[in-house]
Amino acid sequence: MVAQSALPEDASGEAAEEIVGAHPAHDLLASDLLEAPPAGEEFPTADEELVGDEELAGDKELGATAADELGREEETAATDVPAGDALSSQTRLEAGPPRPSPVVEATRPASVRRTVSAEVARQLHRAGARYCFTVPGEAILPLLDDLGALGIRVVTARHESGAAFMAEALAQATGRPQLVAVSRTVGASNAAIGIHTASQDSAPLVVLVGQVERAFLGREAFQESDLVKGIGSLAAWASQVDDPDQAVSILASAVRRLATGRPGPILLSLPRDVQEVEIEVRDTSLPGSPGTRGPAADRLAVRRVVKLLAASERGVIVAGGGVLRARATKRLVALSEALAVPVIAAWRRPDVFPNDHPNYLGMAGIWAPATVRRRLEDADVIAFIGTRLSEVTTHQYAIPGPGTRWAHVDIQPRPAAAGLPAPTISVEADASRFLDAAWSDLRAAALDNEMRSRREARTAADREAYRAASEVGQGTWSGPGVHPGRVVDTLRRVLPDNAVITTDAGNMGGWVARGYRFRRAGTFIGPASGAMGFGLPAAVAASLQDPDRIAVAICGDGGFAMSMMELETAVREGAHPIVLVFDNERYGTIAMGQSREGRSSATSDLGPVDFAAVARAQGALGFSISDDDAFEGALREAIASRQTSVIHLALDRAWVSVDEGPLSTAD
Ligand SMILES: Cc1ncc(C[n+]2csc(CCOP(=O)(O)OP(=O)(O)O)c2C)c(N)n1
Ligand SMILES: [Mg+2]
Repeated sequence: MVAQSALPEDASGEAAEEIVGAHPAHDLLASDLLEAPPAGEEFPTADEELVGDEELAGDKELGATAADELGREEETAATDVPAGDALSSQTRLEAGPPRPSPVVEATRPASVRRTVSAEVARQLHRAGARYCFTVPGEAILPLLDDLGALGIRVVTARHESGAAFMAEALAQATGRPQLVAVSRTVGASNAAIGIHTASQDSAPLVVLVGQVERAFLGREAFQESDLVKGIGSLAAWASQVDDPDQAVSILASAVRRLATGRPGPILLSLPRDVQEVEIEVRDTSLPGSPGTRGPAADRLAVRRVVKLLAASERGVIVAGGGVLRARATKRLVALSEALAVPVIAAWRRPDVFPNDHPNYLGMAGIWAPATVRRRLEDADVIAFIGTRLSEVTTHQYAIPGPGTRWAHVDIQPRPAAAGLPAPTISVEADASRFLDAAWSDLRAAALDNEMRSRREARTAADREAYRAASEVGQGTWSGPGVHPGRVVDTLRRVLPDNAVITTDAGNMGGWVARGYRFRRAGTFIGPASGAMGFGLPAAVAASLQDPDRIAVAICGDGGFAMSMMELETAVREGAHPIVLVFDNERYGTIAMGQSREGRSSATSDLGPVDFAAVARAQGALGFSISDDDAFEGALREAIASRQTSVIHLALDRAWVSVDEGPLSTAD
């Protein structure tokens, strides 16, 4: 593996610096990118670069770009500084300051007249948007036409929350801006849950709201509210185009926000009459369109992180959505293997690392087996890569513990805030660029073989403990209803590695979170906001994006009923998600909390619904399953049908959670 010799006895990162960091930073920068890897040691190629403007502007088959991305890591060379860039900057230096030239003048894009809504559509298309989900309203009609005219697929949903969740799921999965278009305050209010979810998921959701016409603004007009100060405050950026002449500069700042910093939702409010005003625009894309990787990592800081991990006894990497977004899973695997440091996934990002890899120790947060939290608490060093250290991932901010030295590698590393400490080392970087730089450092590094093998032995024991604690299908159960763990075991056995799982909120997700094995990046879509109603719309979106992949939504009866009318959307649009509804006729998670606090759980009770009939009423297939043996047949039939399907699973209330059920003590 990696270069071998002794690291210092002292396990502290600072002491290690002298030996590991023997090369000055500029040596590494200059030489490592050009050198071949050491014999037998290949850096994983990979990790698709984001598609640039030119490709996006082309007349691509709808959805093809996005479909290529979800879960696919293509074999492309990875370099920090593209040769072309280096050359052009050099050329600029030699040529002196830029001078106006006739050639430049001749190729300068001509200015054209275009309506505001046409320009909004064009710039968002250039920024990568390929889908717009909507519930149409009179205030957004011009924009809907212009989006459709550009080839953006406009999908009409049954409710704005479903529309927003569909767009959010695709934005999360592709890393590209995806759109939801709604009308006035009523539409924006219904979409608000998607804005909040996109914020917690760091997803580039674009919310386009048709606002009342300018002349009526401020008069408490029909369905009017201050969309920027109100619902827009949930977004990372919000603006309203009050003056058509400002449209281009507002759009430029919107596109810049989408392309830089921590991704998040933006809201653009467009008064109805402004959409139709013609303005003069240059026929070009706005600066800052997505298409490049995020910020490069500071090489010295990277080296310090590598050293910290290399010198650790019980180091661990916690990896999150930033790694998925950067398509950097293969690089993370390589780093983890080279350093012999195991990986724990951030909450709701279980597909960030192959779950069957010997270095994978589970997902943090709600439903994590006890082994995960213990391992995080025991860590002397944690490197958080591409994750925002959410309340859930950090087990209510208990991780990292006071005795843990930790690094935060993220596009927006955590400062000391709200009583929380700042990291020992902070690296503001795109995850893939950090991993590239870390790999370069590793090749020059000297690793202590003894420490490495101690880490390997510990990881093997930790992996075994995690594996044992994360099996969910044990025990015999003859009903009533299904054994939820066995349902998950069946999914594990039947679904191909590239199947996409989406999840709703609720305890039924616990069996999947603990027991399913994600083997490929891009195979899970879940809301870090814990929003109910997400599962089905997300699976509709995943199936629309790539109809050849199986998309399975994991829902409870409560969460599914919040968006079950989107089954009709799926049927109409030719998507074919499979929805598993675990029906315990209650808001089970809340009932559990109420019982634990000694309260009555009556307010969490729900009545029976025939969800299979609900499916059939909307043109989908419906299966009613009340025992374990029937599930696999229904699943296989649903897969083979390529139709939208609901598998309604009766679940006895004795199955309280993945930690508390009728067999908990027997097992
Ligand atoms: C939109 C929304 N409202 C309320 C909640 C609070 N909440 C979390 S889980 C849950 C119950 C979910 O019930 P169900 O979908 O049937 O799943 P179960 O817990 O029964 O498995 C509720 C109400 C939430 N997370 N999201
Ligand atoms: Mg329920």
